[in-house]
Amino acid sequence: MPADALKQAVARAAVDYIAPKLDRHDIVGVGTGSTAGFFIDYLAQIKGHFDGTVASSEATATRLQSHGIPVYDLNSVDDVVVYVDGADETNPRLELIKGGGAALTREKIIAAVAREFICIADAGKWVDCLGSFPLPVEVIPMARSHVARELVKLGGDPVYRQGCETDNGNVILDVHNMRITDPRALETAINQITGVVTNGLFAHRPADLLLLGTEAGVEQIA
Ligand code: ABF
Repeated sequence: MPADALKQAVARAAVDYIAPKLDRHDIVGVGTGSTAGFFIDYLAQIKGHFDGTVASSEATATRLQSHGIPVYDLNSVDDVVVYVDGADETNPRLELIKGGGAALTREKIIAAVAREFICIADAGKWVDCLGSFPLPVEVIPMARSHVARELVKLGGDPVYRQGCETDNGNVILDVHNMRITDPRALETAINQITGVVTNGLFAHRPADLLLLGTEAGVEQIA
């Protein structure tokens, strides 16, 4: 089954999963990427069932608004009942690598606020050990070289993502050749590097539920 079909299946499953739980005052957090894009399109079918959304990127905000779905500033809401977003990799503990879409900082903020974080992914994202996908790290531009040197000391090969400026005006280093056997420890170590804004390891705050699109259907993994 093509990846897009699997992405559509998990996006549909996420809407079916959250719909019965929502009331008209609720705020839904919405992620970034192609799988999240399918989720937005299906979410529009139930837009009367909740109040509105907070978006993890300008691109997501635009897509939500194109469906007439309200998008709020996170500072103006008291609670985010659920956050639905994709990932680049997930391990069996639902620890994730995210940030391929350069939205990792706002994604991590909403994931921290949300009561429940649901990851939607096709089976190609499932790995036993994180790190085959280069780990994105959002960096303050003036600190790029310093952070790169520190990432080398941690055993990685950082590559500057040419032509990429995040919604926050920062740059991205993609760290290759990491076999991440202790995601929580590495997330902490990278966060300690001065100049790092966010790294793409979602291990201290993993997903609560994974909806995994497989040839046999959508698996719920918690
Ligand atoms: C986003 O989903 C990013 O964190 C991640 O890179 C992306 C995955 O993109 P896709 O759904 O297009 O595979 O949340």
